[in-house]
Amino acid sequence: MIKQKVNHGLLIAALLGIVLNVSAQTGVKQGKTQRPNVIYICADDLGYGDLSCYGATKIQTPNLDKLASSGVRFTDAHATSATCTPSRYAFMTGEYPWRKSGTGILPGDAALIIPTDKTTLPNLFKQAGYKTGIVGKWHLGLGKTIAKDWNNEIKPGPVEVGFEYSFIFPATADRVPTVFLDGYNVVALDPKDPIEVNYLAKVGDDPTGKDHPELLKMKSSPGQGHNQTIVNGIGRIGYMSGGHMARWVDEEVSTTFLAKAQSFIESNQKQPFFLYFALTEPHVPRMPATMFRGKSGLGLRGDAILQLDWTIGELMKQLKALNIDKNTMIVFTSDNGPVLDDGYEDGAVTMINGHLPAGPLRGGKYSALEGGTRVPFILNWPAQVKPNVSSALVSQMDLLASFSKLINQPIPSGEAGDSENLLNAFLGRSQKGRSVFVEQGGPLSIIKDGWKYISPANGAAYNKLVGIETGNSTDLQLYNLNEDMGEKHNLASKYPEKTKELAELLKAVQTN
Ligand code: NG6
Ligand code: CA
Repeated sequence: MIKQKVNHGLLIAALLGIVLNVSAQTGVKQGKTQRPNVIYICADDLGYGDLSCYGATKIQTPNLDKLASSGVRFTDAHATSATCTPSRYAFMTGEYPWRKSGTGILPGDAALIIPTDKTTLPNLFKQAGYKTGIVGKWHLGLGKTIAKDWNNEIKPGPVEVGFEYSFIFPATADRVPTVFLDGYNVVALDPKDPIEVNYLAKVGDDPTGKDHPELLKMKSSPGQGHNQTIVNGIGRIGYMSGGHMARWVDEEVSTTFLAKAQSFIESNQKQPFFLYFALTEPHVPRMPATMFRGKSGLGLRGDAILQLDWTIGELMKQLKALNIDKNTMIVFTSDNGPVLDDGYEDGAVTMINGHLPAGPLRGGKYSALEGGTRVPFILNWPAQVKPNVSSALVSQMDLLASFSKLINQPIPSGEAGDSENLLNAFLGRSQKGRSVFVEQGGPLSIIKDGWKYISPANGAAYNKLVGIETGNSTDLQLYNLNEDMGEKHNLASKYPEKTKELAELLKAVQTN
């Protein structure tokens, strides 16, 4: 008995010692930099000129303005590409998307294009002990093949890529299947009404926009498709049958994503977490909640931007209420530049009222010009980052190598090879970004020290359907972005040596 008591006493003393020692160590750690929570927010098709903190005057985005004025606002930050799938491929993998075929805009039934055995943005955080989650638009494919059973578990997908929690829609808001996936499964699926999806031929009896335009609450634009299966009064790209209970209501998509993002944050507030919040605004179809309708005066596109801004405000409020706002880093950006008419008659063109969605930039979504890839980019981390405006050339693809440094989680050599560690630039401590960057519109462009070369390309110089200059030209193009960010003066014939140097450099990067 006595012996046991003594042993207990020793044990308690030993345990106490361990506990005290551990808390002392944590105390020391807390004195130093504590690893932040990271929320990476990517809007869909939001342009360089769409926020009031980036110069918009016809629309006000107070929440994002506040994020910008208390963080670092970047004036030369880029998506790698002028459309969604390749841009997202790049920031997920740290690799230029044009190095790999099959990274163009994916249909809604595409197979997963992100490798599951390499470093990705989410599995970097996961390996470092973070809780990882994705909420929102995916558009990087699901499953091993196009043919898949939407009524069973669908994998591989975000979970295999590194997100422990996943609440997504598969592709874009204008593509079937118009359903949410919670983990591997379609939400609210009635097994008696199974889902079938087909991008080549009609399936089931649901009306299409082509045959029944009278059923549409928003018309599709002439010549731009979006006239296949009708869901919620909107013609979509692709055919879908079944899953009627599971089909989303567009007006609720954004608030659903917000609720899911907030519950992920709430559940993981006590540990470091990484959340990729992939907003769908202001991508088509623009069908914001009623409370935002008509509020912007710029049509539904403007209203969708107000909804986006409100969403960010709600998130910021939650972080403050949970008292984790100081040590949570928010990175806000967009996957590609803006477009007004991307397939529906939603007032974006007719009610534009002088708003410039690409601000001072030429071109927009799909374009090799700066409007295609130069996007808003804000980094906010109150505990560590001072308010600043940075003109460093940075790309979303660089987040991977930079976060690797931040959380001290190495990337195996040979992986994420195009991602540069620009942590000091991202944290606003240095104005030095990349020296060389390749942009993907239609043709590839290369930027070096403020000079931009666009490789020659056939194809129309102006995309009439969407009303955007493509940047295509059979002439060589060279611009001095430091003096001419609007790419108005082609200097290729004035500086043939520079043009040649950049053309050769582009070739070298391509064959790297
Ligand atoms: C285009 C669609 C456009 C949009 C885009 C993808 C047509 C005519 N246009 O092909 O509406 O869905 O793909 O946008 O089908 S992205 O932002 O996801 O890249
Ligand atoms: Ca997009």
